Amino acid sequence: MVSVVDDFEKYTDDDEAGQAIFQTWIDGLKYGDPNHPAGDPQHAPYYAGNGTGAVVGNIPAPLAEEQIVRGGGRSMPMDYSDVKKPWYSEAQRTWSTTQNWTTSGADTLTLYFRGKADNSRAPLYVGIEDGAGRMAMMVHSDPAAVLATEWQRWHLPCADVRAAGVDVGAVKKMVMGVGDRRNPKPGGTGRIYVDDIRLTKRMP
Ligand SMILES: [Ca+2]
Repeated sequence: MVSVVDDFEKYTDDDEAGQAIFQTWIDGLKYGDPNHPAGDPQHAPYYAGNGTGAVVGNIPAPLAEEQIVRGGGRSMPMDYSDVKKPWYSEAQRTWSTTQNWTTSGADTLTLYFRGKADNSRAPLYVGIEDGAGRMAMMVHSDPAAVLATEWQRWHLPCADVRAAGVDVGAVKKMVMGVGDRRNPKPGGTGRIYVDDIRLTKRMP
């Protein structure tokens, strides 16, 4: 391992402190500022969701998953619903400053995911966007990936991101998604878990 992108260990149930998992991994739901006085929804700062069918976090708490984890004590649960437009579901993390993913010779983005046996079948994808707004979209080769009931390791070569014209030395946003993002069509629902997103060095 070269470095951790996100292992989901740092999230808590304290949304007033900005530590809730859905405050970093934005989903389809908008949410209000918990520090704003109640009763003034018109003027309360609201954070727009990304408009997709994703819902990050458990209700009720703990918001981050603590039972189904691959490493440490927490993972990211994401419900997806591709029943309504835009027919895909994604959680996105945006960094305030661009991230250099080439440090220390990293050549691969590695993550772990699993789903549930009763999930609706849908493509699983990862999107990597750079500071110039170019996005590389990588779809898992197994169309039934989201049905896996054991943790699956997924290696995403940085070379593939680069080949899509994206600057791996200036990553601004990462997306975890379920659905056919390029050619959206009505789908089903389900839940995935993501853990241990890391930069690794696989080639000698
Ligand atoms: Ca973890």
